[in-house]
Amino acid sequence: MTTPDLTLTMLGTTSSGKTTFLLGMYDILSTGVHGYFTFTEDPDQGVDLRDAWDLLVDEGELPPPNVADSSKYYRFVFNHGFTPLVTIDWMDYRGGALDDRKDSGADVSELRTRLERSDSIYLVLDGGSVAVWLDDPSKLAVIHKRLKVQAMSSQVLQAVTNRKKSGLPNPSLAVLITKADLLRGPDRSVGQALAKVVEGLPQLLPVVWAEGVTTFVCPVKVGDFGANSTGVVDVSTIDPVGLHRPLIFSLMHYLSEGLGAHEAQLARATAGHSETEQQIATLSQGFRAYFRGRQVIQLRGVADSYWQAIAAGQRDIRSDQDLITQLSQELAGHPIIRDGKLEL
Ligand SMILES: Nc1nc2c(ncn2[C@@H]2O[C@H](COP(=O)(O)OP(=O)(O)OP(=O)(O)O)[C@@H](O)[C@H]2O)c(=O)[nH]1
Ligand SMILES: [Mg+2]
Repeated sequence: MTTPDLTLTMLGTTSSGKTTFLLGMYDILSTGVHGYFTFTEDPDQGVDLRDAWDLLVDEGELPPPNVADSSKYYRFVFNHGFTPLVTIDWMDYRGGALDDRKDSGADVSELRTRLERSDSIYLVLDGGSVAVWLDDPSKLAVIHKRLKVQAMSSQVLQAVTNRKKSGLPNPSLAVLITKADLLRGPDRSVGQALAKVVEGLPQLLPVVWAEGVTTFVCPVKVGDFGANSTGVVDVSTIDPVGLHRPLIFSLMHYLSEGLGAHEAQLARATAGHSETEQQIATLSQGFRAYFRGRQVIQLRGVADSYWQAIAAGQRDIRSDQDLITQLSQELAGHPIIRDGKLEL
């Protein structure tokens, strides 16, 4: 089985926590979680990511904000044990590129074209802003502006439309509520806050309720840094939560979408096999059968290759199904919205 290549893109405002999430996610997945591992194709990139994470864990130093036109690109390999499942193409850029004009920097067009080839798009909602809306739902319009919901939605709609024109399937979406420590309120736990967010998502981020998309909702946290952490945090507050899940979801969605195509391929091979067997049976009947030996041998070869394709297809489908079941265990209890309906 060849390893699929996934392109993932995060959409989120400046300071919404994209880079910190990436560092924490890489730390967890490069150590390994429940048998899943990630490493960078270029080992030097792994060293850079680890150095930046070590700086946070040892000195409390947060990563600096990304600046225009110095986006960083990473290629990750995502394994289950020693089996590579997928390679991942990732871009870490400044959140400002989300709604800037094209002439403000090359990263703006880069982001737009990249979205069209993204298999999965992460919509990043800063937990601090989400908490303000939970405290006072009448502030919805202000929070939409702060989270740049309009810009995110337009980018998603544009990407989906252009992918459709190229015959590509819809990307999966994940709503990442970063800084989940800030969701907690005087009379609500993080879990209760999340339930409220999911209930209010049709108002907060209507695009995820659109027909034809599947969205995973996931709170993530790197640490309990409070609301106004600046460059340096107390290292004892580092407490990563949920950072591996969005990637697991993207892969699971990609594999589930691929199952349909595998099944169609299998059905074609099965039909081809039975048609060839029928031709062989017809050729092998009656007196003239003795003169058709060479044709029958040729057709036997065709039937055998169909047979091999069937066996390989069945194996691929079985292993994908097993993997999807395993991956789904990692996401248990997290809300998924499919075609505008909430599934838990
Ligand atoms: N409370 C809390 N704050 C966080 C957490 N993760 C990140 N932050 C804060 O958010 C700030 C911005 O995080 P970044 O990861 O740099 O944000 P970004 O989205 O990459 O920003 P740009 O590069 O400017 O687009 C950090 O400096 C921290 O102060 C978290 O888990 N909890
Ligand atoms: Mg950043």
